[in-house]
Amino acid sequence: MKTSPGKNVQLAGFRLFHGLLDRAAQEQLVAALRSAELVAPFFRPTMPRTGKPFSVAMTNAGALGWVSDKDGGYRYQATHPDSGKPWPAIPAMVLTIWRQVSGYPQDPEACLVNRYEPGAKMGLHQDKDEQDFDAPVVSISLGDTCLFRIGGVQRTDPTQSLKLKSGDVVVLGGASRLAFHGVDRLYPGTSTLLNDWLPDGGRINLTLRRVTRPT
Ligand code: MD3
Ligand code: FE
Repeated sequence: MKTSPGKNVQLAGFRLFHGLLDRAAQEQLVAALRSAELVAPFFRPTMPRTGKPFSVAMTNAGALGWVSDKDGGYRYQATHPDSGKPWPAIPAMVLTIWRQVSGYPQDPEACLVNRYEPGAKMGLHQDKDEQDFDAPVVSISLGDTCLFRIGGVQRTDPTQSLKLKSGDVVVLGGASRLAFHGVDRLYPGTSTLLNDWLPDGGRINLTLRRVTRPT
């Protein structure tokens, strides 16, 4: 079964906070990310083994950042793959959002920033590169609306599609933490938020995660 966009996802631990960030908060977050980009420029990860580039460009904030390349594969590391510099701090307002919605006592270690330009997408995958699956994943969407897809813990489980809009926040906890998910497409021209930053349009997604096992 593949339901139409907008149908409510009924997966244990999945919560969508539609429009949690108002326009002013979204603009404040964009300003913080543009400062972070000066320290940690977007890079284009490549697939393990094949070296095929992702269509999504990425950067990170926090103690640990997610990176991928042909030889090293998917991993977290404390430094930018090109400059070798530490990642910038996670913006204060991002930590505030995590504390509001995650229900988790510790702050995130990783804030992956995904940049989708027109035509970019992300295939169906699980987030399994972390040592700790007890903590939820929190996602913040900015800019153009996308069509997001989420299934179950097996790749062949039925999927549901929903639109994620600028200012939406999703919490993936419990069983949904290991659900297959991906981004099928963007809807160009659906937001003006990123007009000065991405002149061709696009979407920015922040994914907040715990990485290490609690001690
Ligand atoms: C569902 N990013 O970076 S965020 C990723 O919109 C990633 O950029 C997508 O998937 C994006 O790994 C989706 C929403 C999200 C994040 C993590 C999840 C959904 C998830 C983990 C489990 C299930
Ligand atoms: Fe993911």
